[in-house]
Amino acid sequence: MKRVFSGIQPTGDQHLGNYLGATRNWVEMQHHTEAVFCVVDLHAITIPQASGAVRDGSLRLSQMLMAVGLDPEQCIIFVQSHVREHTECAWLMECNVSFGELSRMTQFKDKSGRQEFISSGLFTYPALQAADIVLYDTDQVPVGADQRQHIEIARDIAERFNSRYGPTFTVPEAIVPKAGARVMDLQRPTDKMSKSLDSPKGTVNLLDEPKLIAKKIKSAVTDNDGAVRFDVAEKPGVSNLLSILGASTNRDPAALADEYTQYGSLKVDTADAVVALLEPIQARYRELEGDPAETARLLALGANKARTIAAATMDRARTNVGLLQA
Ligand code: ATP
Ligand code: LTN
Repeated sequence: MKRVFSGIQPTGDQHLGNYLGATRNWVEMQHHTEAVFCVVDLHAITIPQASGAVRDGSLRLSQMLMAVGLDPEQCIIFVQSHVREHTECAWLMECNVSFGELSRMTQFKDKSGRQEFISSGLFTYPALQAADIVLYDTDQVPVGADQRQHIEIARDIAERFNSRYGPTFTVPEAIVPKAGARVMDLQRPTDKMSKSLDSPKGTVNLLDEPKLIAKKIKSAVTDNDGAVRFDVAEKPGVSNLLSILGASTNRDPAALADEYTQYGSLKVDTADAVVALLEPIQARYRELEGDPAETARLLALGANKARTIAAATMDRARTNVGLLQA
């Protein structure tokens, strides 16, 4: 079975784009792969965070991952800082990637432009991400298109390490969902729905009340042409509604377009479908939220399983680098 690894940062609340574009696929993958999912709290602190935000965010995100259907019996779910091997392996990665390579990362250029204090952790972020991946002998990394460059550099580091020190790490490949798996902002349908867009009316959070979800979808920006057609370039707003309805009901958005003559009924059905999709997730989240001790137990279990794999990889890596055994 293929080993799959992905990570997600505990910053901000999860929205419909995160679910339809990423975590829903993870839920599917856990059944036919050896899947490992990590709440990457150490990546979150590459940018200054408010006091307590990372702790709360890690707990909430872990509960949300379980609420959407990741099952600690079917996959490994854990928090990055609970497995010390991540930071240790990151050092080995840092020593096998150049300053020049890290300087070319577009995410660093974007994010550092928005910061007053640019931490060196923000610069070496891709080395920690490479460590996350190689520690688990990962074959496949499901990520959004924005992460392609980070998986590419992880491959380069793993290959360089293997050629310097002998076969040590599996070289991973990125699995990027097709276009169309991109949910757009309801108010600005040419931008992707994103927590950093700061568009509360355009973003459906997974924990929004049904009434609020309906309100946001019913006030989605469309166009004046009046025809229901799936045409992302010419009709981004309508196409986004069709994509969301399609993704929520497992139907093809272009085929759905033929069933509608009015934006109003398309919006009503889309709102109903999203509410129905999120209802069971919200109910499970409420249960988990009420029992943080149970979440902590499940995360400890996940960390133990992760540590077993990561420790074996680190033993191999230390030996191959030629460090004196402790
Ligand atoms: P940021 O605004 O900080 O980039 P985000 O809300 O875009 O955050 P991330 O935390 O970067 O989300 O992404 C988590 C996962 O969700 C990634 O795999 C990413 O590709 C996916 N994702 C994020 N936004 C969307 C979207 N609008 N449509 C589909 N997938 C998305
Ligand atoms: N950088 C990623 C999160 C992330 C990740 C990983 C994804 C950290 N480590 C390892 C895949 C594999 C992001 O910002 N979405």
